[in-house]
Amino acid sequence: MGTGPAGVSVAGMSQGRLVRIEQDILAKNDAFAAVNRQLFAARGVFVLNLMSSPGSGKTTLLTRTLTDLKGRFPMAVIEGDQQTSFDADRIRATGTPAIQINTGKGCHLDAQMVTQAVGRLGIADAGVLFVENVGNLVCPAGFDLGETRRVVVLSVTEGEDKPLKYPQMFATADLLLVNKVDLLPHLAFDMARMVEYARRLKPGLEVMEVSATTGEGMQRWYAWIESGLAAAGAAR
Ligand SMILES: Nc1nc2c(ncn2[C@@H]2O[C@H](COP(=O)(O)OP(=O)(O)OP(=O)(O)O)[C@@H](O)[C@H]2O)c(=O)[nH]1
Ligand SMILES: [Mg+2]
Repeated sequence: MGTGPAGVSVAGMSQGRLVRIEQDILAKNDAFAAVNRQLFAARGVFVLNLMSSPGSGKTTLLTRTLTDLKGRFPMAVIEGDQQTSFDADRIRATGTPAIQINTGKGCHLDAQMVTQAVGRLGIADAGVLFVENVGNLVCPAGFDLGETRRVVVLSVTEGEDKPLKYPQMFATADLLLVNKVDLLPHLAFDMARMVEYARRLKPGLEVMEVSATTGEGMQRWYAWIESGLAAAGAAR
């Protein structure tokens, strides 16, 4: 299983054919990602691709962030889920424009979906666009959306071994938000070990401990967003 050049095996398909299929899909994705990145850069939009396993708290983190930062700069959200518009509804309840993408059988957002969503949503110059990816620590890691920064959220209830089990997600992240730290007194979660694992994959990875429900640690996250937005504006 998965020991050939394609990293996966499918009955009846050669490794060469599998590699070509993957290269075609990723080349098409990268072309759309480049278009997105150019558009975001030209307009000074700071775009965050938020990724995590299901239920680690991405939407809760976003609703609190949108509420706390309201009025400081324009913000908008693209929500990715296999089904339902629950998350976009939760975002809109904060007064922030949001669009829901349902991926159906797909397990991740791709760059073309983001191109289309941005066309429908309309984004303001010099603002922040949050993209909440489908809850999954595997598939979203392989797809560049044209974002400015990749943020992985890991909650303390998931166990400290996750970086080593899902290495690509952590190796390609720019920031690791460790969420639900309010629950630490009830758990045997080894924070130092988890951070050491994550930095084995991405040396120097920035880590912030937060609780989206109590608000603990959120000011540092907000400062990180504001400095990213300022840098996007300066590079325009
Ligand atoms: N104790 C605690 N619970 C949290 C925190 N953040 C989120 N939760 C809870 O975790 C559950 C899942 O939160 P969501 O925000 O829906 O998680 P998500 O990552 O958006 O989930 P998907 O979009 O389905 O992948 C909810 O019951 C939240 O109330 C936190 O910081 N502390
Ligand atoms: Mg969500």
